[in-house]
Amino acid sequence: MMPKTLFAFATLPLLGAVAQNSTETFQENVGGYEFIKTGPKKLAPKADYEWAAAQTALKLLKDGLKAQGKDAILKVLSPAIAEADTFWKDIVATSTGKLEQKEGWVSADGEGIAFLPNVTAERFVKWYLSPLADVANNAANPEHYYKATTTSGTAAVSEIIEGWGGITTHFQVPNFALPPNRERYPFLHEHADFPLQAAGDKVLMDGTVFGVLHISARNVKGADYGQPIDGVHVAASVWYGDAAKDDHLEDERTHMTTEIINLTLQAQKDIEGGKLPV
Ligand SMILES: *[C@@H]1O[C@H](CO)[C@@H](O)[C@H](O)[C@H]1NC(C)=O
Ligand SMILES: *[C@@H]1O[C@H](CO)[C@@H](O)[C@H](O)[C@H]1NC(C)=O
Ligand SMILES: CC(=O)N[C@H]1CO[C@H](CO)[C@@H](O)[C@@H]1O
Repeated sequence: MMPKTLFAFATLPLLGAVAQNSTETFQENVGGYEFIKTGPKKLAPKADYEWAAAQTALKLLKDGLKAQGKDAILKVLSPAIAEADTFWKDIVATSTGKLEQKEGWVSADGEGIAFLPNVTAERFVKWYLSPLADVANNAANPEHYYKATTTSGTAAVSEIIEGWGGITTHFQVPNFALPPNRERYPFLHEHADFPLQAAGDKVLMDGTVFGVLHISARNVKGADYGQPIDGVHVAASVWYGDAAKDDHLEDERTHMTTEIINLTLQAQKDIEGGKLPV
């Protein structure tokens, strides 16, 4: 137990500072209860402060893990990855969807339109297939841990460790290619007005195909959205067998929209900074 005197010493100067500096208070509801706080010069919801601190902590931890290499990441995340393997195998086993068959699949769809001065659909694809995309990957989403891609032309092979909704999966996309193989994936959205489209299997490390990734991009006119500059429209879909729960698909929808914003933003920085020759 903390001695009473020490407790008094620890709190008194703090109370003094509050009285002297801050008269403004901020009220918020957290977890169904009301709280009134004071002190910070910039009063904001708790989640804003937490987000900034979490960004710092995540970057420190993930950069540290990345520097140690894939084996260290796997060591730390292996219990979660083992859980994810079981989770996906169960969905594959209880779903009616099969490759080369239209029925039995469900999709998580997430789209974003980005208005960035230097990013077009063509440039975004070029960036996405460049080593810069792997470098940016961990910062694209809090639940990203590892991505290593080798590309040849417009085809890419990736090994990825990432989660959505707390399911942390170690998988490969061995055949991400432009344009999508619609005989293998007859269930994909047409997206007829998107000239740039690629798709590929999502495969667990033991070879189990548990999903299909489909990404499309097109240029849009700023005027159509009341924007002074033209934009790039990115549509992402991930398809799973029909045993996948919509709650989990919802986590993937939020995951993808965050990723679209963070990745197009990074593409802008890399083009503006001359890292991606255009
Ligand atoms: C807040 O307190 C510190 C020292 O306690 C003082 O230097 C500073 O001027 C104060 N600021 C305001 C805005 O009153
Ligand atoms: C990026 O956009 C700005 C503003 O339109 C322009 O001045 C600059 O030349 C562009 N840079 C590249 C590499 O496209
Ligand atoms: C969570 C996270 O790392 N967010 C990042 C999104 O992308 C921008 C641009 O690269 C970063 O500044 C954020 O930190």
